Amino acid sequence: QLRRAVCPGSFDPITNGHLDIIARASKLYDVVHVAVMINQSKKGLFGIEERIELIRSVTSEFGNVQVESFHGLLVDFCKQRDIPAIVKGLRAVSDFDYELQMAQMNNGLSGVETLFVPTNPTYSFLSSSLVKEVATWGGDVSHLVPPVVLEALSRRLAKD
Ligand code: COD
Repeated sequence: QLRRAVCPGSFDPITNGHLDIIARASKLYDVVHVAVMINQSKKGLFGIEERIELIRSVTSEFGNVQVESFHGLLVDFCKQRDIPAIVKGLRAVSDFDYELQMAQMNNGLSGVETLFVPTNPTYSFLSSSLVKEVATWGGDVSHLVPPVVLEALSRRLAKD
């Protein structure tokens, strides 16, 4: 039986911090599912399909990453695909409280385990929202996102 894990998130857009966690998970598991959360109440900068395309293009080299969207509970996504583990990056203590709550809730709901991977210190301050903010005002984010994401950002921001 294949050993599966999921890396969930909004990925609006995927950053080098996300990519680092997905790459590390892909070495530990046979199949890594990247689950892009659909949040109807929060319109992102990128549409769901565009986020998925960007993630696919930067993870295709790993060979064992599957990218899909989901709505509803993460534990249901896991149940439907027989995924026993959620892999999350931990950036700082500020992430810890909320991540612990979600991990305990998800475990209580379905028995799924959450494993935390300490962020690469190069990316410990990095989030999609900071990338969007800096890029919006013309700051250089080329060291924070993969090249295809950088292109997508400049295309999108040029439109507005
Ligand atoms: N370094 C390392 N890891 C990082 C970095 C970084 N710089 N940035 C992000 N990450 C990792 C973190 O593990 C983070 O959790 C994950 O990537 C995703 O980050 P985002 O910002 O794209 O996504 P979030 O925080 O908006 O995603 C939240 C979830 C979608 C995981 C969560 O809301 C969820 O599971 N929702 C589904 C509904 C549900 O089941 N709710 C009940 C939960 S108890």
